Amino acid sequence: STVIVENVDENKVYRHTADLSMEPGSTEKLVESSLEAARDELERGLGTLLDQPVTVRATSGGDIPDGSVIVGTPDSSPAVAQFVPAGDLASVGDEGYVVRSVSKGRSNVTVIAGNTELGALYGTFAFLRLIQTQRPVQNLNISESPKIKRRVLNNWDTERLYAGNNATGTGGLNGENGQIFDFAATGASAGRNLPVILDRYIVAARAMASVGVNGITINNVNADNAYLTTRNIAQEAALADALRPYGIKLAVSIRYTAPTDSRFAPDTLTNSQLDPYSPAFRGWWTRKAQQIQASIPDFMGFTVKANSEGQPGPQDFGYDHGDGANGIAAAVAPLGMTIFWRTFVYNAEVDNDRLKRAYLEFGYIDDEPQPDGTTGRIADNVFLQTKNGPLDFQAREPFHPMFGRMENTNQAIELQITQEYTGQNKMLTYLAPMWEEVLKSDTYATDTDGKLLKNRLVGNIVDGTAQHHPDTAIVGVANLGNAENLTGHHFSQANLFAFGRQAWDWTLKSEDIAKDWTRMTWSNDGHVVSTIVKMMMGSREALVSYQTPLGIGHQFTGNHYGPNPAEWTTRDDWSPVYYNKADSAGLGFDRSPTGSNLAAQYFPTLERQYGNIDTVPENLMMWFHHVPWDHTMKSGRTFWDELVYRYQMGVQYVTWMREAWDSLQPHIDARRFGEVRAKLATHEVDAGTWRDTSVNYWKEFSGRDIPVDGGPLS
Ligand code: GCW
Repeated sequence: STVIVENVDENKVYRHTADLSMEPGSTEKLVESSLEAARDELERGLGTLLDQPVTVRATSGGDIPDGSVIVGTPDSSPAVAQFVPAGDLASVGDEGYVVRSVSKGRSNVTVIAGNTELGALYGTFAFLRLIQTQRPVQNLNISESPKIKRRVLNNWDTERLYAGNNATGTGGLNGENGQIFDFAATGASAGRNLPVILDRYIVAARAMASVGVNGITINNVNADNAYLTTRNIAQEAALADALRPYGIKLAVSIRYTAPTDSRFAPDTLTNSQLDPYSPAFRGWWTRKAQQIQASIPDFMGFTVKANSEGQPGPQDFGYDHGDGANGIAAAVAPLGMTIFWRTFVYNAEVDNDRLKRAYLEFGYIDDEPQPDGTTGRIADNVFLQTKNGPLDFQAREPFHPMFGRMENTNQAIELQITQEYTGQNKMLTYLAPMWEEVLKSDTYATDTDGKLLKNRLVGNIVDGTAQHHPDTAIVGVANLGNAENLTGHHFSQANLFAFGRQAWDWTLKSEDIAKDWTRMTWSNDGHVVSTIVKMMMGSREALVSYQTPLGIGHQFTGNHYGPNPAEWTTRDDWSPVYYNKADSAGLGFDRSPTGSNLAAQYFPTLERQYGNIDTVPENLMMWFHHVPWDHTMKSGRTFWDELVYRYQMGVQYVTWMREAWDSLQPHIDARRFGEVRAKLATHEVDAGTWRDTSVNYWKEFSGRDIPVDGGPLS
């Protein structure tokens, strides 16, 4: 086949670092532009998928061979302009694409077109996906554009890393602690640190672009000011240059008090100057942002964790989150930058129930009348970045009550791709069904007259269609590391893949995404696909069942992997006992009107549903109620019997997954088969530990026997 890419602009200024270079002996390459990337992907992708040599041509003049693929923009390519005129591309925007089958003379040709080179690159990946999944490509007429504008990863470089050498979850700059990117904070670089570009950065960039991820905050939200030093900015610029052709923009996490850090001397402030309204504070952030922008012109902005888990913030200086966010936002607005201000706050003085605290700290800011007659104080270039649920990335939570409640504020949803509470690098847990559940949850949000909104799913809130926000964002806490397969567990790649696909179009079905991934990763054989997809699709519900069934929250040991329901740690709201409230009457946290009444933070329909034990969904029962041991469940079983049954079912599912995987041995290459098999063996044992530890502990309170049909509890 022939790939035609015209006018790749070799002079395009995609780079801002003169000496950008790959490590010696690298197999990946630095590309200059998105169109060059598209050309290389087609050449490499078609070559391997079709097992045929590919001819690359730089002109569409003359005869076009049958089966050719033409990629570009109407500006770059006369052929693209002819077959996909600008008018046809009008609706797909800056990042969308059209893929179309056309005839020219006696040749059938595929044209991949975008308004921008990046759109053409996204179309290229979509086309390759069709071939890789063995879909028909004869009569294509596809138009696609993303539903959410900013599809961003947060790379916590020092925490919750489960995908690399020595990935202990702790570490720092300048260490092989499992990180994907190697920054040198101090001293001479070992030769492999940035600005040197490693193969894996390019592999990761290609993977991210293939699913439409277009931004990454490169460091942990528990931020190290080193990322704002001149030395690091030079390294960040090199990384930004390498990722730019793939449409991936950089952001950095910052500490609110960075201006006081002596590393920035002589340009430092004192604590008393950290008033977010002061010219000193704003001026400092403007200068810092200007310095970054000088070497990274498309730098996105800053992610901020403030007054959260010991991080400093505006409250330390007598201001609230709105003041703080707006202060930095005003400083960077003239530079076109954005602030992602996290809402993961849970100050115990605010309320007894940790889950209510974020809305109490942020909600009123959204309701405040402004001098210009509008409502809501948060600036337009700020996103409040809110985790999907009100606790902390548990395998099942109700959606966060702030979604829908903050109608005057840009809201980004934060999902966790790295499997902190969902099996880390040991358990096979496909998270897309959880994200689908969240994004498709009905908020029952109403307008100011109390009338139900027409588009009011969490996804509609996030994509701006519910409450008319033009700027939109979805964030995934990344699971990339320096492991050869980038994610540690082979199946964790599915979570990154699914995040990107759902970020692009949250209305997709997680099962269809699993099918694509399985075909692209393992096999197109029907039996293999259906077996693996079935394993994946039930894996999250199984995890919920053997870890935290029926809506019970956080029962983890300190490392967030194993169970410890009896534990009280240094503070209530980190302690399993605070969440389970086990006693002789029952189990679960009363957040109904007789308890903390978190239910009342939701819109009225859900407030009523969650607040009543007879109408709350059973999978969230203990999230909202202290459930009596003998409460009758839908199955007819008592709550106690149902609880034990759930734990048992969860473990049995893992046993089934292990057996199902074993049955696929003839179809899977030996190395990956063995690696997944070993993980599944651990997974099964550890799921059993969850069940046994939990059930035996609950039994001390329930005083009831383990039901016989609960299966073989060891
Ligand atoms: O879930 C907790 C994690 C922390 C994390 C924090 C947060 C980066 O255990 O590792 O800190 O959430 O989201 O800020």
